[in-house]
Amino acid sequence: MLRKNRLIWENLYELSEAEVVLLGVPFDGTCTGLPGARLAPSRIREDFDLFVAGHEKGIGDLGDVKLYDAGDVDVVHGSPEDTFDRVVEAVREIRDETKAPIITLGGDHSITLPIVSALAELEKFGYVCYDAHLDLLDDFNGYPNSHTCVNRRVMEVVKDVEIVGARAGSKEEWAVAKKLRPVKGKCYVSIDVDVLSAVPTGTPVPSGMQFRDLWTKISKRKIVAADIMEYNPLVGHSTVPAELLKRLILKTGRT
Ligand SMILES: [Mn+2]
Repeated sequence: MLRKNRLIWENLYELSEAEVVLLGVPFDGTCTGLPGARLAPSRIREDFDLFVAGHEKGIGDLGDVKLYDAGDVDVVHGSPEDTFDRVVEAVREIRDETKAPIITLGGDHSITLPIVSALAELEKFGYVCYDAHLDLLDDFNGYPNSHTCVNRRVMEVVKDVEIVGARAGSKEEWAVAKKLRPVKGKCYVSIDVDVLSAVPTGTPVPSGMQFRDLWTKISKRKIVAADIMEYNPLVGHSTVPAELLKRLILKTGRT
């Protein structure tokens, strides 16, 4: 089910030895804005290799973390549900071998649901989402698995949900958001890069957060797994998603 042809580097360790596992999901079939996030997993790996690896002085050393890149899930373009099944299968395959934190590169935000669902079968954690959008719609034109509904769906599998950085949402969504409370303790961290200012994405919203402020918030979390979603290389180029990946590897590899 996993493709092995898109890796940051050749894997130096077995999956069972990994301290951090990387997984790509190149799927953007539910994006309501500009498509192109399917290209992000390979672009983030390229940027990671070209621009950010080797520049980690002062925040740790990637050489000290046993990283295993599991490649990309072989997605089904045109079918989010079949893609979700394959993502669940990929996460289970990884969890059969290791309990190491999994960092997923999307893809549109709908992909967070199958990852969180598969992990929630095995352990208890809260869910913290950094996102310009609330993504709390119950359905989008009748469709429940759109990326605009992802946090609403996650609420059905994880009890404690927190959304940080949101500045776009409908009346219905803000009513749901009012009931959410800050997550304490272990959490899954989902980063929709549109929470930030000036990172190319398919559904941009003005007045984004600065990278430094976002990282200050994330660095305080106790992270069991994470994802980086909605970077759209067709809209433009930014090394910020690769920098986020590096920091997540260093942070989760140590905890
Ligand atoms: Mn968003």
